[in-house]
Amino acid sequence: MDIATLRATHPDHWKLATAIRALAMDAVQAANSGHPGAPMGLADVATVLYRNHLKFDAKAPGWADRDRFVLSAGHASMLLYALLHLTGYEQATLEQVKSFRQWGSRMAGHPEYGHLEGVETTTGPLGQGISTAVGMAIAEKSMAARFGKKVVDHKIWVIAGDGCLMEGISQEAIGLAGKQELDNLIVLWDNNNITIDGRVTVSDITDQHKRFEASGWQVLACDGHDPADIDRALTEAKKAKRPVLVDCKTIIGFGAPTKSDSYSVHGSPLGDKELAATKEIYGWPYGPFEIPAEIKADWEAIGAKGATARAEWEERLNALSPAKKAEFERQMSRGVSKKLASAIRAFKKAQSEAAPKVATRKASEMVLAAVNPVIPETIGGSADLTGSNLTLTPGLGDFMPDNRKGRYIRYGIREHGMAAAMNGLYLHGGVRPYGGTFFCFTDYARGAMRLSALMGVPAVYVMTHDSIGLGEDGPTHQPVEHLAICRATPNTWTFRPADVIETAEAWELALSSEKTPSVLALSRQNLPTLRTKHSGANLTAKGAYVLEEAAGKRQAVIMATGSEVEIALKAREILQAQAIGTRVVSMPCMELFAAQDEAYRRKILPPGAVRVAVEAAVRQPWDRWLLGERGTEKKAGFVGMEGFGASAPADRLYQEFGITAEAVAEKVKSLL
Ligand SMILES: Cc1ncc(C[n+]2csc(CCOP(=O)(O)OP(=O)(O)O)c2C)c(N)n1
Repeated sequence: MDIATLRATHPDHWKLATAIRALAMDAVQAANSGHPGAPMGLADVATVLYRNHLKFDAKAPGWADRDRFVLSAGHASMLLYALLHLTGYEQATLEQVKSFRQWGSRMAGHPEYGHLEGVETTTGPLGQGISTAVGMAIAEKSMAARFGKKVVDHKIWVIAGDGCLMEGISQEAIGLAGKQELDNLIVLWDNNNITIDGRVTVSDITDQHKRFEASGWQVLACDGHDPADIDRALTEAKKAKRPVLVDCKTIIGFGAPTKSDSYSVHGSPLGDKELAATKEIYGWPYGPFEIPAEIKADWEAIGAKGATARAEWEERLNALSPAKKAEFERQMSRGVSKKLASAIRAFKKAQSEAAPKVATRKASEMVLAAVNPVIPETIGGSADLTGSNLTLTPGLGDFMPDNRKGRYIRYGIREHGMAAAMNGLYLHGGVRPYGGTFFCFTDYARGAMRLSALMGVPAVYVMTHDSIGLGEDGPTHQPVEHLAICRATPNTWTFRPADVIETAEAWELALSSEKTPSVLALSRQNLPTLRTKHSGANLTAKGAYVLEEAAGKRQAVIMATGSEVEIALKAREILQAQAIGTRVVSMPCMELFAAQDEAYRRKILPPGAVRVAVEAAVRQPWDRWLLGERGTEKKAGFVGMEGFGASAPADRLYQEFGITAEAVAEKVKSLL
């Protein structure tokens, strides 16, 4: 539909949509940076969505039963910011719009979760939004099964562009959503045939309809500039029995006289001349950021229309039994159940007595078997490595179209999609997600793991097969740089527990975390229980602690994590036999150790002694503890990996790569 027809046939709609377009153009112009084209192209779709379909109340951004709206095309951030401002979200003031993309503004370059109410997830890295939305849709189904449709019954709406659909992660998400028949998920595709390099067809000729249909989706289409046609498609989408793709044919930069339908309007300001000419075409005689009061009032009425539905929902919530209502509210507000600490304490007590020799992946399974029955909001899963990651515990049941109460997700071989879905599960509320794969394939999941950290989503990544200790699968599967990568990521706890007790402590921290994701790097090979004397205190919470004190004068400190703590203890025996007093420090989480006060760090790593770290991985993250914090180069050494591993049984690899108690003892002696 062209502008003249649209204005003539839908004048009310036209004014509403033009307000979005004008704000987007003005804000990008003022910031001298941003993406006006997509908001201009999407304004009609978004107006129909917010006006006629989206269940929301601008005055209650956290309403548990609201529809979720995910702008997967995060570069179109001004579309979302304009909608939030116009509909009356308190934080989305006009001042914020005017300071779009500037220091301190809630309206960041790309929408950021936690900066501005109404932003459901951080988007910008293309493909993440649509994939996160799949997790939200799963969470909705799970919550509805547990608490009933009377209190949980909403949709997840996504706007995704060509870029989102081209990213590989989107196929993982689409495949998962199709298999799971997520009929609460509706993706509106901004089909404008433009990306940054030009037409989509310069790089892609995929038939998206066939692609989505092949993955089990229903596909609808509409003219993305015809409000009646958009409304028809969205109405139909809500009735679907499967996830829905609505192909919205749009024109990027709709109405811009020389720039519409071209890449030139994708990611730069229109410029004063083009902007004025566009407003002329729109019949919008208002100055920058000027929205006529009656148009703002119409938008605010749209923002308020969900209030009745919300009040009715509150009545239904209050009709639940007090215990059920309290549990619903605890889970939605992500409160940590008191049962977690007591379950972990009992587990630690029993295991320190039993002292099993088990791989930490097995220890993790044992912890989960104790925790999952008492923490009903955990939802586990694995990227097709259940038998290796040991993430499934009895009684969870598979989450499936015919079993929405199942708490175990078969993610398939989709590490990135799994990580993004975990973000969505948590962001939706009511769910604490954990998911497993091989530690080496952190790389495949990393885009979404980084967003967990950036958003403050405490997802738990169960990453097993954490070193050359996995053995015969060889260097393709043996992580060496991954601990460094995880430790380099801000706001991420990288745990590498040494035994069953540290594994339980790491799980306790991970499941109590409010804003930090955890990576549990777990061994394939069996490890002895090192902490056989029960202590109620969570020593892993300190990040590092003295596991074995030096006998006699302390001359050396050996630091180690995970499977190498056993090696460190053996090295200590060798050294003590030669009257070299040696302390062993277990350091299951560097980030938590770094967060302790100076006095504690100094107590654990006092200056003066020789320091040797041993870890079957690259040295990089250790230098702070070896050379810094009062260590010195002359008295510091590292025993670990310098390159990739190899295929062989684990014991042979440890010998060949020189990660042995003898080598550690020799290293210490060479530095004395
Ligand atoms: C993972 C990722 N890769 C690259 C980019 C940079 N980028 C931002 S928008 C864009 C093109 C997206 O095209 P489309 O989705 O069609 O958006 P439109 O041009 O319609 O606004 C690219 C490559 C990004 N944001 N994320």
